[in-house]
Amino acid sequence: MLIRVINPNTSAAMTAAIGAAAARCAAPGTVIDCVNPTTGPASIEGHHDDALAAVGVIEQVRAGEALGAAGHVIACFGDPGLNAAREVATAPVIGVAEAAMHMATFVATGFSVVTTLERTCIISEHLVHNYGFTRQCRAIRACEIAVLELEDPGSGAYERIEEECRHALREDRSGAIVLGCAGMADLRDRLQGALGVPVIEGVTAAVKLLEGMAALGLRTSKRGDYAAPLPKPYTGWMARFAPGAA
Ligand code: 2AL
Repeated sequence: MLIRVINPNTSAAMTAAIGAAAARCAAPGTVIDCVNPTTGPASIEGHHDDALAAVGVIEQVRAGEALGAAGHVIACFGDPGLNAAREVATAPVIGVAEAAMHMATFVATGFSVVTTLERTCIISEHLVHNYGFTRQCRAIRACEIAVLELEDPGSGAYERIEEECRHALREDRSGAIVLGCAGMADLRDRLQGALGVPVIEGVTAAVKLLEGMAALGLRTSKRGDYAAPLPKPYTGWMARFAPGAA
């Protein structure tokens, strides 16, 4: 089965790291195709980045559907464009934040999110509310690491993230850590080994969920609000996104 992992930012180095982490956890027979949009923000660290990145996500979900993908992962912790992506897809689409939060609740009654910059915390907080995890999410903590710093081996990112996770375990009464950025995908195994608690990272969680859903024959419902978007003209540079356009 083909799983398309979409990094919604345009950092090719991050796309490669996310793709490698996804491929390492994939079952034999799963092919990971990790891509990023052709245009958009280099990293997603606020509402503006998030809104514009959603357009690139739709572009890539459409391309993946044309390739016959069995599932799509939106590999940014803001889950940009998730509901819109489900309207244009028949294969399942999973956002990494929702995947990680759901999985965390299977192994702990409470989790802490450890993320990048403080200004992104409100995006995670909105998702926690939307997904119904207000009782399970005990804290959302920032490390003040910019997303692209995660790609720099000299940035000390790993050490800062591990330190913040230790603060979370001491202070939040959390039994598990959710990593709040897809760029942290390759840190999960090391952190889980160091911390001795479940560390859930959304890219790998979403890949394993999609494999399970494929085995169960679960696809995006086309009944109700996830039905294909209504055909209508879109004007200007968005014309090529018009539902029903060739
Ligand atoms: C992210 C992420 O996962 N990718 C990105 O560009 N920004 N999330 C975050 N909290 O900063």
